[in-house]
Amino acid sequence: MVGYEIYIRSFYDYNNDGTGDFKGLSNAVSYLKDLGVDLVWIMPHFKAPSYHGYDIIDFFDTTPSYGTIEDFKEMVEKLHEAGIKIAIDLPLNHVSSRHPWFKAAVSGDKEYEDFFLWADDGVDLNEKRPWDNEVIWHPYNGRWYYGVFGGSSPDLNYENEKVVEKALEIVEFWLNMGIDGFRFDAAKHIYDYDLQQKKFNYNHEKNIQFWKKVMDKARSIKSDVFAVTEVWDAPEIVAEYAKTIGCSFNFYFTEALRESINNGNTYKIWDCFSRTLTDDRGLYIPSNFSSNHDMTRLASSLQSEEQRKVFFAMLLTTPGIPFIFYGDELGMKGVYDPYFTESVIEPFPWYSSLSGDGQTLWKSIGYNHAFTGISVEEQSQREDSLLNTVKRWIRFRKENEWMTNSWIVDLRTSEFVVGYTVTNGEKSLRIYHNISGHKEEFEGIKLKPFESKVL
Ligand code: ACG
Repeated sequence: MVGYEIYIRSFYDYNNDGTGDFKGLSNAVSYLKDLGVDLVWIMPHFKAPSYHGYDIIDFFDTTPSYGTIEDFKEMVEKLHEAGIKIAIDLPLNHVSSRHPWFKAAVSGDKEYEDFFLWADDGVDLNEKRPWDNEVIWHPYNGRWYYGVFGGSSPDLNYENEKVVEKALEIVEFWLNMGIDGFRFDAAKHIYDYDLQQKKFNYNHEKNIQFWKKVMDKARSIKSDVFAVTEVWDAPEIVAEYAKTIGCSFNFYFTEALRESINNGNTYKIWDCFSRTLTDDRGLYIPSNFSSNHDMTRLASSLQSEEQRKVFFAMLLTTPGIPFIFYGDELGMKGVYDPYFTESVIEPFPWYSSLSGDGQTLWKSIGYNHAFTGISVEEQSQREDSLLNTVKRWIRFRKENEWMTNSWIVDLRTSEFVVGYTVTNGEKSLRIYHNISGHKEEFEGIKLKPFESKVL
């Protein structure tokens, strides 16, 4: 299985308002099929005030510019007809400060007050979240509420069983709509504030129990439901979530490959593969990925097309379910800015001129300008383009579907070459990648610059 992350607003515009929509995605299924992906993860599609959609106002409705629930269902059908599964992004940790639950809470409704977390005596109102020093407590009419992702998205209080019940209802609602699974947003944040110690602290054990409950519910509705969690943390922590939920994004893979390829030294790759792809032999499915909407795009991190090609070769010859962030297969660029995350979710460039049916235009273009070679039109025409190379590797992957449930043995590296065997206990392949711009020979195998070989 090969996954593909899509930001609907930027993908394909059906009704000519410049904004991507469900009907647009339905219309673009042939591109996905041709590319070879068979699972899409769509970023949040619920009613939400922001462009990114992670601050939800109504979990049971769609954002109007994307289309109606009927359009959503039709999109699911179109994807299914093409043999493509769909996972929705589910941010259960928080809601929008404009969600009716929060509005009821601040207007004094006791039942809804308990849906959120309020500061009492002893709470440090200046406490910052650990990774970037942003505040976590926010004032409202003389009281302070907890919101780890900012004031516009108050955290839900999962100590309250009624909130847990709501989460399960949401899961049930969307599975009944025909979807195949979920990407669980911010999975380590459900319980991330210690109410006794009154300080920020991840309770991984409690989080995992919560997700187990969610998975039990999901599996009772759809026994083969797909789920991948977003836990951006050290690999050993990620693995704990993955073992329970089945699959988790392997952030270290993205980071390690970029660093190694840029530095021209395989050490990080060796460390990453040893820690994330060999240890847990089949206990869970890792999801390695090209990049996502929270980080600098692959093409802005690896400057040459050759480097990107070797990255994709590794992505598609390692265990698990590889995910491609829309446009990475074309070399789309974008440098992440936490205050302007739009820079990495630009319109998907269908045409070299950036004009034509389906082209989204909802924002000004900062990185992926017309006639720069970054478009489906231009990339399709060149036999050795990144797009065509990615397609070839996806084809290889689909001929070796067993690699979804596999692991790595006999990992050996030189300064510039990574060699490993992917196996599922029955089948196996020996694979080599040269991450340097010069010829290399390793274990008797001759490799051209940036060449990958499967034996
Ligand atoms: C998800 C979504 C994101 C979304 C939200 C909120 C969550 O993908 O688009 O924001 O719904 C943290 C969270 C993640 C979160 C990202 C953006 N992503 O944990 O759930 O922030 C460290 C921390 C991580 C942190 C990361 C951010 O540990 O927790 O992610 O930094 O850079 C090694 C270390 C690892 C370390 C990294 C990076 O890998 O092992 O620990 O991660 O290096 O240093 C959206 C919007 C926001 C809005 C919100 C409501 O984008 O603007 O506020 O919605």
